[in-house]
Amino acid sequence: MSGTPLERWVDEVAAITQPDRIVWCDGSDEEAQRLYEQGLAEKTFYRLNQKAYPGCHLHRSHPSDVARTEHLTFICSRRQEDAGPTNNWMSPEEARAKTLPLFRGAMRGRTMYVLPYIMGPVGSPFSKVGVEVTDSVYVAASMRIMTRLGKVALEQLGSSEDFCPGLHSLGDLSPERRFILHFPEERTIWSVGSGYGGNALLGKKCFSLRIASWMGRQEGWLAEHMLILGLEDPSGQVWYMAAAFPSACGKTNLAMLVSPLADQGYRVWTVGDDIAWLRVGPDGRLWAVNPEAGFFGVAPGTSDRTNPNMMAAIRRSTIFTNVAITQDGLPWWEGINGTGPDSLIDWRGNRWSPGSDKAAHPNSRFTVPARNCPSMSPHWEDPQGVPISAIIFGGRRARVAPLVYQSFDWQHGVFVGAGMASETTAAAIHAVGVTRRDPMAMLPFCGYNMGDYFAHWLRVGARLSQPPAIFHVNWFRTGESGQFLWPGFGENVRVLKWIVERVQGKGEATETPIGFVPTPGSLDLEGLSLSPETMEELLRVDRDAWEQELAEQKQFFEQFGERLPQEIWQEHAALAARLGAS
Ligand code: GTP
Ligand code: SPV
Ligand code: MN
Repeated sequence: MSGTPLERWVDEVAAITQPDRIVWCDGSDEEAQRLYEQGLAEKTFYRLNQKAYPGCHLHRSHPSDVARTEHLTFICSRRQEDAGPTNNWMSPEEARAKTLPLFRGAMRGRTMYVLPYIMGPVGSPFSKVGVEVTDSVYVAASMRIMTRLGKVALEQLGSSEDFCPGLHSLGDLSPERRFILHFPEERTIWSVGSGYGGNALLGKKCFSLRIASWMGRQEGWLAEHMLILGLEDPSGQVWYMAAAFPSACGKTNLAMLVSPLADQGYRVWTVGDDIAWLRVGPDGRLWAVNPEAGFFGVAPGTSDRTNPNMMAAIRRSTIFTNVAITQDGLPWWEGINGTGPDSLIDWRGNRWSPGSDKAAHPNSRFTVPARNCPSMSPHWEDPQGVPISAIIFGGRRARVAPLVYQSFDWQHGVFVGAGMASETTAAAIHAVGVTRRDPMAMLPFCGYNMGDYFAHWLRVGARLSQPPAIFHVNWFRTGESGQFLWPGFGENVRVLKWIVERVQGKGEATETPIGFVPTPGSLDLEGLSLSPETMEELLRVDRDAWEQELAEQKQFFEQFGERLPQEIWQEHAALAARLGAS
């Protein structure tokens, strides 16, 4: 056999899938134009109003293919126990036998795009190369936005075999023949039957979280479902934080918030909105890079009021998926400025009438280059990353979790992350609004046994001489009539301010059984009209609810058996003792 390892692999998958044409993507702007032209011709793309949204396109996915499908996602490690009880597992042999027939001849009559890409800043020692082969022009155009794609990646790779191969085909888009497979020992991904988001853009959840978390465990680093932001304080110092919230629970919005405390000197700089790779630096601090180059952001709820930076970012070179459009070819979704005009076309391409279903799909999204976002940090592509002062866990909890609390130390913080739960959202195909345990927001994304994952977090902490402080937040606590008690969005900067004060040993807090909660006067609420009763409810630690929480955590942790670190049980027992639970 001749050629580089990459060329040999491409030959191999072409022999299986039998495309009519093979196109190696170089990442150039001319190539982007060709991809969009091709997509327009085959009705994969529609042009949006080019005056208002230059370079922007609409894509409508198959109506049965609108979100990640966790029940069709598998970790195919050699041993089942290495995937752990929270992942679907299939043996590598079975996985190949089941899906090879689906890939055979799947690209006949079609074009196969070869997409070499880098996850991480170009030239960063932490960057990794992946190569996705796909028969979807939408995936090719999206990966150009989400990663550093083409020539730069081939240059970084050279003739090395150090890349993560990802084979993707739309197949027949049937959920019956849809599989998202990860072979962690081979660092390989096979995905068939879906063209949507995390199922199909293989650099994202498949490589940068599931495969990368496995690699990180072997190599001593962390791959996390986290945003990265910098909070600039009035002295001009920037404090970096990484925050893990489950899918569609507010990472993008927090990462680029517009601060109502700007006149005091507090503002937010964006480093990343979905994934962080974290390493222990030579200085004993934790350093983070954002492996992505774009955002795949949730459309519904995005507006000039909630997220002005994103509204500015998506005005050019953006792909909109499953949103509605107005008569003038402008994108529209629930929660965008104002009510729906009468003449909308819904996400399926049908005329929409008020009172019928939602016009945009609840998991409709935009794919936008990060450099479009006005709040990008000047350090967002720094090869060494940014130093993290605080880690923030959070979820969507109508009750139980207060607005914010701080853990006592790293080990307790790991327990806080491991004990997380959140109400499910439209980001995956399942019942929405059901509370489920979602440790560190990684339940659907950890590529190995989560018992080992908690142990890995503890080990990384032991190597940090200056560990970040660990917090938990909840923007979603509701009142009697189901309304959100906290205004959220930009106002969340008030919580970030308290967090940075705590990091500096300044902010005031009350010690409670679950951790440190702000004293009534320590959160900056100037200019907000929140009643003292509302604030009390937002910060209340409800002992009965926490006793129930303890029981549910216990049940969740038990499934890991011997693989659950003793430290997690110690923290669980300590919390029970502090709550005075029976
Ligand atoms: P993924 O991309 O799925 O990982 O999601 P994400 O965590 O980046 O979530 P995102 O910021 O896109 O927010 C998801 C939804 O929550 C959107 O509809 C937002 O408008 C809404 N949301 C975000 N932040 C807040 C908040 O502070 N309060 C309230 N009430 N809603 C919020
Ligand atoms: C998520 O579901 O957490 C996302 C969207 O960020 S997807 O890329 O589809 O996974
Ligand atoms: Mn995500």
